[in-house]
Amino acid sequence: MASPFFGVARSAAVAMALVAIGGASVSASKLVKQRPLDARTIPQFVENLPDFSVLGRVNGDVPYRVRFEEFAQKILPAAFYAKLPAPYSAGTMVFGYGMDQGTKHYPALPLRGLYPGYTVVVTRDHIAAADYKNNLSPSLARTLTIDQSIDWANPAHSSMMSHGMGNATPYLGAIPAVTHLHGAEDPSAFDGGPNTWFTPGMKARGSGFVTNKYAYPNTQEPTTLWFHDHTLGTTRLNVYAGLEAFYLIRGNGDTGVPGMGKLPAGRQEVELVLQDRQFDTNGQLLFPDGYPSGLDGPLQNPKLHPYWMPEFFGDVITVNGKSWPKLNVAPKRYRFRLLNGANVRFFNLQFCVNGCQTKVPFYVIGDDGGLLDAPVKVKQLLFSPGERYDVIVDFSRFRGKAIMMRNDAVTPYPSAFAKFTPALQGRVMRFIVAANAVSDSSFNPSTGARLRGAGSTVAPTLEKIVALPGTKGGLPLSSPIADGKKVQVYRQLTLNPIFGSGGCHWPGAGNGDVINAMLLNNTGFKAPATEKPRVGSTEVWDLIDLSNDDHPIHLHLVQFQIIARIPFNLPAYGAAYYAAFPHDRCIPEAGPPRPYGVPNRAGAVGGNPDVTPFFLKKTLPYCMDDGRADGTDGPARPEESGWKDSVVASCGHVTRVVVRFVPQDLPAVVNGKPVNYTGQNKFPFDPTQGPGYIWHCHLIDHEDNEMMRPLIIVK
Ligand SMILES: [Cu+2]
Repeated sequence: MASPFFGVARSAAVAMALVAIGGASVSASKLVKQRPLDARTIPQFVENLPDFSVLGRVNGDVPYRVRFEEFAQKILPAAFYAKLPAPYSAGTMVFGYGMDQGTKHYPALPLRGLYPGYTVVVTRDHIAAADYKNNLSPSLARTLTIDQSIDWANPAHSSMMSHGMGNATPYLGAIPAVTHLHGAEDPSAFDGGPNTWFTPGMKARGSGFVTNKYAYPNTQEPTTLWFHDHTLGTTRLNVYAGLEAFYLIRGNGDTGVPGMGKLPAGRQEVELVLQDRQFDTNGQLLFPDGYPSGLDGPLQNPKLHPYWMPEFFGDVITVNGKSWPKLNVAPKRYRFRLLNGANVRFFNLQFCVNGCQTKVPFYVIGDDGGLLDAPVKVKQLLFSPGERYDVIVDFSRFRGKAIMMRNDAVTPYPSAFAKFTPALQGRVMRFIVAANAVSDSSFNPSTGARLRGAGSTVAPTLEKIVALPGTKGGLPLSSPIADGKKVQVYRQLTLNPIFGSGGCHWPGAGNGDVINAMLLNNTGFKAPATEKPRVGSTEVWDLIDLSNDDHPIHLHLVQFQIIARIPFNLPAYGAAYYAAFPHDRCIPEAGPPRPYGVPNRAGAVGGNPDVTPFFLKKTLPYCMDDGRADGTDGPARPEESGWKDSVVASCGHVTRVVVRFVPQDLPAVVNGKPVNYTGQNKFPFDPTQGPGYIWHCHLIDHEDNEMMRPLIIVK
């Protein structure tokens, strides 16, 4: 029997034919001529980091309003804009958030907004009431061209096709937007999913729209969240334009108040969002959209797509919306809330002294969903779009010195083919350490002191999920799950590159075989939901990467745990995968080869042949030839062993995570037995109601072209 989604109409993104692209123009936009700015001409480390420990933060315990605004902001050094004529002299046109609370405005009037927006700080178990308003104007869409040939919000109901080809007409109507609070345990009506967008004045709204007034419960553990745009098919542009901000949950002993043995706070607690951007010679954002241009050279697939670009890479690194900034620091311990807010770029961070002859060790104290049990000492930190890491850097030994935050992650990751210039993308920001000695009584991670559990003042020990509840003996999660016993739910799901030739796994059919969409389980976003976990249940997901990229996979609503990344034989599994389709050939976007709900030999649903016989002891060298020295092979790295809402599904691997559809810190084990909550709703809201959730790749360009699926919680 064919897959239930066999024969689902393919999107224009997959089915479309060539749209003629004009000759040798250097324009990056269909409407505005842009010449790429040579990033080597931008002075580095000359302006200060926009620092929210100084600028201030919004108290989310009191109702607040968020406006989506368009305005000019100086991302590059001010001296650059001073040489430009009006209107460019005012800065780079961006989108950003302006916030209001009572009579206060963030930023203060007459500034309309800031990119990134002001950080919102809330207290655990206090409801945060956020009222979102869309004031965006379509003018930025003239340079950040909206692609109407991919499935998108489409408020004007334009056709995806035009004259039998993808509709390549740039869209200049009202801009749809919606805000997702990334990592939040929240009702789906307030989750800001891709179909809940709205245009200015609410003239048009997505099919899932419920309200623009959200109430976040904040019942989860204190941690670093962020909110950002999530509009269907234009997330990559709205986030690139600047719609993002931090959201910190405080509570337990993590108060944000400085004190003896407390986590660094006050001026010693700083948010850092890392991004890459590209500019034109007028200092305006450049996003290649179909004409040969810029850092990436010609688009990789102009014959198959008018201008959706599979992966954007910029040559300018920004932190908190400022290119290569500097930060003056005291010789003390600093807590940095790190966020990778890039579209696609991975960062592998190091703190370097003397041209990196000395690498400063630092400590990871938390990841996406909260604190780790104990600090993890590292010399480098790999992190992907959407992920957060909470780190402590001790500057006390470096009085009077300059420390560089450096990056050496290739792009795409790990299959480097985009240009990487160490003096550009290899540099992030500079810290200048004051020379005077000062005392510091903050929490010292080098003493081995714990962050959670006995002896700590912060939180109880992390609930580590190591066995599947409801199985005989509580099956361990680290070995192949199947042993003939009934597991709760085990899914094996594929990550598919869709090639122009019709191929569904890497490698393609040759150099000219381009990728024109990315899919989860070979299924488009609009196909009926297949991931429908029962509330309260525990599931194991094996993410089978059939591409040559790493993909950060993000689930809404829940925090999960990473078990391991298991090497597998992709070419051999690919052959078995194809053989399982009718006519021995993958049918792009037609779903998995077999019926989704029928368990395979391993007992896994998902409609795919069992991948466990293809597990290997060692990584094949086809996507990274050093055996994954970056740590994305084998068990979860110590620094990613806490609560996660995004996981790097790594090339050449099956990435295994365990997900519970319960509030994150419910006990996993009671009296030595894993607890089974299946069918019990432990959330303070009903996650089975409303427009539902999603799971997707957080390479934003992938997410915008179908690498996203519904996640529907059922009773
Ligand atoms: Cu992806």
